[in-house]
This record gives sequence, structure tokens and C-alpha cells, in this order.
Amino acid sequence: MSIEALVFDVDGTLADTEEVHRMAFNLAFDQLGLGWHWEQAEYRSLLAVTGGKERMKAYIDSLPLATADKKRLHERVPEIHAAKTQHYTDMARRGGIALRPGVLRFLEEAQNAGLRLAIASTTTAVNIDALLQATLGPRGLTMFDVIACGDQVRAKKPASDIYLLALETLGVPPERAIAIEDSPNGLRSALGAGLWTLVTPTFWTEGSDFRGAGLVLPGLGDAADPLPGEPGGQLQRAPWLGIDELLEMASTAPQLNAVQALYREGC
Ligand code: XBP
Ligand code: MG
Repeated sequence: MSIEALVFDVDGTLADTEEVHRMAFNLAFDQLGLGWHWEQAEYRSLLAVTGGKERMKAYIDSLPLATADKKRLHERVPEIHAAKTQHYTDMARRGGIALRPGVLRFLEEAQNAGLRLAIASTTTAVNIDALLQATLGPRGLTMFDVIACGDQVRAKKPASDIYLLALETLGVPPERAIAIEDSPNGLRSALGAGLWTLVTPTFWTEGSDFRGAGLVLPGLGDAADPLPGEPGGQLQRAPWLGIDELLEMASTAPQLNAVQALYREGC
């Protein structure tokens, strides 16, 4: 069946944003005098929980505090998250985040091929707006037919709600769409909605379990940033992923098993 749409995750997929999210969390913690500070190693494990508000609640629950104190801190999470989001969008708007290599090329190729573009993300709409406008300019907000994100759904990734919402809003069945993700939570969310999924891990997710992915690559790549070890591992046409080769793979290649997924992720 022919592919009509590509559904992109945002954080880690369109741009490697989590270091800026981590800095924004720490700036908000300092601003509000919480005495918390998330180093990279701790943040990497905290990323197992999607959603900044949910992540903070999980962190609070891990602290050696009385139940009443945890409840009081839970009640402050919306305030803390609002401050964090302000810091994140400020940094994004000042150009602090770039698209990952090959993403712009890939988006333009997809548009030229007549594919519709959508987003299915856990982060907030204001974060997505700031990132897309800063990296793509005004067209960033018109390039995507659908932006499904954040609290539009009750259950965040790895639940499939956000991908199901994106597909429903697009009016496209799962077998006519491809998901592009960076994390195991995102992969499980897309697979649960029935989408063939390309995974491009980052530092924050490399080495995770990507079983079920249709293809795992270090990134999308382009002439300026060719993929290490490609072609030869999986790509036959160029040392970056072109839309034509992706569509061909999605229509023929099965999902990866565990060994393949680990091998291909390391290519
Ligand atoms: C990634 C997330 C988000 C970000 C932080 O979303 O899980 O929670 O880490 O952003 P995705 P918020 O990969 O699905 O784009 O603080 O706005 O949640
Ligand atoms: Mg992601």
C-alpha cells in the first residue's frame, strides 16, 4: 500500500533537544529555589518517563521525603513546568537548537514527493512552535498538516494515543504512514498505533531496545553529514537516507528482530 504521510517525533528526532530541556529544568529549579539539579547521567535515566511534568513527579516520588512533602511538591509541578518551558522556549528562540543533520533535506524531499507531514510529540505546543520557527522560519508552522502534542492526549508515549490522534486528524490509516522516532518509548507508541517506524537514536537513547523498528540508522544524514558506515550496512543508494529508499524499505522490509536492531543501531 502506498505511503501518504510521515509522522515525526520532535525531541531527539527533528532536533537533539534534550540537553536544552535539561538546562531549562535546572534553570527553573534554581529560579524557584528547589535545590534540585539534574546532571546528564541522572537525566538520561529520568527520560524513561515521557512528559516534563510526569518526569518531575517521578523524580519527586524518588526523593526521601514525607508523603505530605511529596504532595506539596506535586502541587507545584505545573508552576515549575511553566518556568521550565519559558527557559526552553527562550533558548530555542535565540537559536540554541539546530535541526539534526539531514532533517531539512528529508523534509523538503518528502514535500517534493507529495507526502503529507505530521508531528506526534510528548512536548508542549509552545515548545514545538518555538523550535520550528527558530529552525525553519515561518514555513515551519505550515509545513506540517497536523501537530499532535503534549496534553492533547491523556496517556503519553509509550502509549499510542498521540500517534492515533495524529493519524485520525490526518485521515490516514496506519499502513499508509511511516513514523520517525528516536527513543524506545516513541518506537513502542508508533508500533502500537500500527506504523512502520524508522528510528534515529541520539546520545540519550543509543543502545536502547529498538526491536520492532523497520530501520535503525545513526541519523538521516546528507552530503555534508554522510552516515558513518553507509552505504553498505543498509542503504544502497547513498550514504544518507533518501525518501525513495525509505518508501521502498517500508513497503518491503519486515520489522527488525532484537539482534538486527542492536547491530543496525551500532552501524
Ligand atoms: C520528549 C519528551 C518531552 C521532553 C521535555 O518528547 O518526553 O517530555 O523531554 O518536554 P518527544 P516537556 O520525544 O515525544 O517529542 O517538558 O515539554 O514535556
Ligand atoms: Mg523523542
